[in-house]
Amino acid sequence: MDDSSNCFSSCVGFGNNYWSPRLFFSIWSSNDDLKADVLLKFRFVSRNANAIKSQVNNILHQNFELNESFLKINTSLPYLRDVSEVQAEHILNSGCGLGKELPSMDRIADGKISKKADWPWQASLQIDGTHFCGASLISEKWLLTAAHCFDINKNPRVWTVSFGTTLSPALMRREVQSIVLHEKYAPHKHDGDIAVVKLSTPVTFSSNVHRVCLPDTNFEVMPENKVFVTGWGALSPDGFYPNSLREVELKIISNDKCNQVDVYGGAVSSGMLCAGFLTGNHDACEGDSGGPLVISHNRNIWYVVGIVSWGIGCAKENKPGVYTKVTHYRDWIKSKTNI
Ligand code: 4AZ
Repeated sequence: MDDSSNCFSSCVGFGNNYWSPRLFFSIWSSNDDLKADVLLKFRFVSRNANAIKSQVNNILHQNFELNESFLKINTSLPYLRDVSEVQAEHILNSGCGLGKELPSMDRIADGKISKKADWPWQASLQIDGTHFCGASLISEKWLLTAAHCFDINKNPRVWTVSFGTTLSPALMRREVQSIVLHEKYAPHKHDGDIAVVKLSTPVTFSSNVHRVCLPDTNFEVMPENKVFVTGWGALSPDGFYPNSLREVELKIISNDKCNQVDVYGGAVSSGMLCAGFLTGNHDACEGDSGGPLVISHNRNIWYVVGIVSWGIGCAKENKPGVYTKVTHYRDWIKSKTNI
């Protein structure tokens, strides 16, 4: 949400038959104040608008008053307005990180097929309609991916992007206007393996195509945190690329562990992070490169914390996947995209 929207707003959607609040929170600072944009989505059993409004009002005021010791909130500010299902969906789809609802679960070597709207930021980078790399949608016009995806060709005109869970048919296609590689990246090396790609025309956000959240520089990812990697990469080294997007659940491995002599012996730098299992079996593989490693934060809002970068083989013991650490390059992303 941008700074021109109300500092505090809420939204009620009608017509569904169960109760499931979702909270969207973004905080920004203006002058000396820290302000929060909050969007709440409720679903109710009742269709009586007045009963719903009074119930929501009660919940909002009770919860915010309870929390006042932590955040000083002016409880007169939340207001309710009726919006159509279409308007509500539009508001929700413009937010970031709304994807798979946990809990539920599985190398993309040994993963499982993803459901339609679970990973709506996932994109496929293609040359002549052939999938080469994954990428993540971070705004209507920008994708985040790995720099090494362009070792083969850096000319934006040869690349196209597809969205949707199947490569064929694609849900949406776009051409590429420009490709910006990290200045530190050198082909066939692993440092600075990050790039941003600008689309020629913006995507139209929908429940199946929208952006992932970018973590702040200080967003902490801890060893053992549960993360997901998604992509159309091979199910085994030199294997074929599946047509349907796949996902696999992994765990973050500390850089210390990942740099042990029997693992990567010091090759994992502070701009990288490892995810997977030292026992093998679950991993990203060829063709997943550039794709997102995401973590669910604050009630199923997904943040892209890694970019599939490198590894020795796929799903091998003591050789987990290595990812570009997004927080390390957060300022670089901002400097190139203003996001
Ligand atoms: C690749 O060649 C590749 N197992 C991607 C990820 C991994 C290995 C290779 C991690 O694109």
